[in-house]
Amino acid sequence: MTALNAVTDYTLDGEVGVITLNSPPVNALSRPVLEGISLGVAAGLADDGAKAIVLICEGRTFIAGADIGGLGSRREERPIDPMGDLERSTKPVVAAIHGTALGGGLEAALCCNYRVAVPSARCGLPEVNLGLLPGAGGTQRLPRLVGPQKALEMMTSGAHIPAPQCHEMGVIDALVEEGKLREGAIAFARKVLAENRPLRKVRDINEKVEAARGHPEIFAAFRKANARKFRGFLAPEYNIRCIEAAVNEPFDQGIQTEQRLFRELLSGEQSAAQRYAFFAERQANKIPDVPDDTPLIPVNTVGIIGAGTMGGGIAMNFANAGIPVVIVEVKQDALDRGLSVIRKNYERTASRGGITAADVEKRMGLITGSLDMNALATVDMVIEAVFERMDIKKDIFTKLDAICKPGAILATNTSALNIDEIASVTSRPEAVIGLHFFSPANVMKLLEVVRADHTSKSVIATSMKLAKKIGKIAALVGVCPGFVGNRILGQRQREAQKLMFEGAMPWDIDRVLYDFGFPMGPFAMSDLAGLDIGWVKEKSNGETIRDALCELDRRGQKTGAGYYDYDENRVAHPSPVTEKIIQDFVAKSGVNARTITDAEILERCLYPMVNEGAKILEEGMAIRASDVDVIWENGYGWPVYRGGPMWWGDQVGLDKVLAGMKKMHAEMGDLYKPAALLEKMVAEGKNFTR
Ligand code: 3H9
Repeated sequence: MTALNAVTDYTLDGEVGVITLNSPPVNALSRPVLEGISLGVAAGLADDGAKAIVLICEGRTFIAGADIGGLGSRREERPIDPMGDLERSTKPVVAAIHGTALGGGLEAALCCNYRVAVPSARCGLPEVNLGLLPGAGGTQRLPRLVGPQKALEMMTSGAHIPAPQCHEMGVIDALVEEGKLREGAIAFARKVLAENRPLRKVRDINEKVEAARGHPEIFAAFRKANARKFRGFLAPEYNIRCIEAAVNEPFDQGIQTEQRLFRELLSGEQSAAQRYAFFAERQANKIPDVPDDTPLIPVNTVGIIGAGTMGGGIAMNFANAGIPVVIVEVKQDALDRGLSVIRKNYERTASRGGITAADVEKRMGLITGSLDMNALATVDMVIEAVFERMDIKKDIFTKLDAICKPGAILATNTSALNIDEIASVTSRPEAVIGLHFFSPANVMKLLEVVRADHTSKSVIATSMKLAKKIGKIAALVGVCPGFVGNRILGQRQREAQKLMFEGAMPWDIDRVLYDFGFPMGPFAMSDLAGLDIGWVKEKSNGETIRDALCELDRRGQKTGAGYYDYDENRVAHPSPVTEKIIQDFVAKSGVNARTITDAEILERCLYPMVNEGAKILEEGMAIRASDVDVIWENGYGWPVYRGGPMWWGDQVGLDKVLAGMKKMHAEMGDLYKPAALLEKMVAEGKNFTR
């Protein structure tokens, strides 16, 4: 074996030269890895004993893409062309894939003549999720292998496609036995030699792209079908344009188009925000005082208290991950209803092709119901998801303390109550933690893990790990009203309401926030959720706009009217009725309604959020500014291409945000007091996120 550089070995195995890359954690295409590929190909070509070459990786995965942290940084280095070296090789090159071949990793593999993979491997071009497009020829090579339609789907979703499916699509030439990748790849290379197969290059395969030439409707239909999903994002459109180039331009010209568009995205604000978000999510898993080697508590069974919407959704997460769950309810009919909702959810997913009918049964088989809390005696973790009332929660935790085995984690899904107070009724507050799921809990990615005063490090470490296992993105927060997400939301909600009393209409406010990139504005959201949540007819006295609307039976989308009027297709229209109600309220309050600009609406809604984020950091309720951003992107629809409130504040300029807060403070009082941390950052010329 010859070491070619710090991350690359070359060895001859029979008549096959094997290049092995080893650059943990994911063999990303750093400069040494890129150089290693070039050196490896050169070694294989120079080795008279080698008739073919295999490119393989050590560790958990094949190349998982370019080194994201290094993207966009300018270096004055000697240009190298490892992709070209692979493609120009005069001896057949076989990529041997395990783990994931992603982005630049798959692009390197597409420059090889053949690709083999173990069945557990996955391939994808996920650059779109970083606000980018594949910039190493992938946009021109993938459509040549799989055709434009599949390339559109793969590149605009960024999906990691299982190897068997890649095999069917033609991305992978052969599957080899799990655990025997090296032997399998070498055997494949020998077969290529024995059969004297030509040096097939993906760039020369033109049938599928030629077949699509002169059919712009393929792209028009794709754009139309996905317009909603892609709204606001630049990268999906740029990926589509590259595939159009693959269809309409010769290969080398297509590569130039790709390069031009790649550079444009790379230097843009969206990709910077999306790359920041990638690392922010990973950073959120790191808790400074909870080291990596903190002992974990094995969680093999979970109990959920409450079979309502929240409890059911939470249970599904665990069943999906193969962890048995017991759901405890007080009444049989509530339990039956809860279980049947879960089944219906699974069946709906199956009917859309997301899972198989067998999966439905398997998952349902992992969920059992009980009316007896003693069923929780043996579980490793309990998550309480009942009505938000302190007395009820305290009663449940007192019982859990008596029933659950020593070492079990006792979690509450509360979104509002003080977890220290809940923990205080137990003899083991170190076992108590908040797991704040977001509704619908089986869909929403975010999990706020709430650390109470006495929560043990093992319980925290286990909860963070478990979150990843069940497909959640977790951030650790402290106990304070609303925790991090809802506390910041409170600021935006308050401003939306106040703006209405100053002359802005709900649809103006919603439009500004929608155009900013939120999936919907606060008033459309209220209409969707139902204006009557928490509203009691008998007690309603027309004191608020919400009261007035509900009293007219305008209780939201479900009644065909709320803040908005809804037509038969549930399309929202500004409502003259609502407008009149608001105008009457404003007139009664003696305020002179004024014209409020879109820019003011945005600043009024968002600056206080940044300010609250600063207060949260000041109080230590979030570990770092990027955790606040992770929460807002994954739980509240903050557009990822705008990085989250703290990143956004930095982009706007913290001095500008501070000036805005000072103005609001002077005009409207202490609710708007600038956070001391914000003042400090500005004084020191610092940013939250960089
Ligand atoms: C690209 O390829 C552009 C090209 O088209 C053009 C070139 C000219 N770079 O996620 P994990 C780190 S763009 C740097 O926790 P998992 C990650 O930060 C790239 N670092 O593990 C973490 O570090 P730490 C296209 C990377 O098992 C550690 O590895 N590729 C990269 O849950 C473990 O990561 C992608 O977008 C990277 N490319 O998931 C793939 N990848 O331990 C991005 C990972 O210090 N990566 N790290 O926190 C992934 O999707 C997942 O990391 C992967 C593993 C599925 C690979």
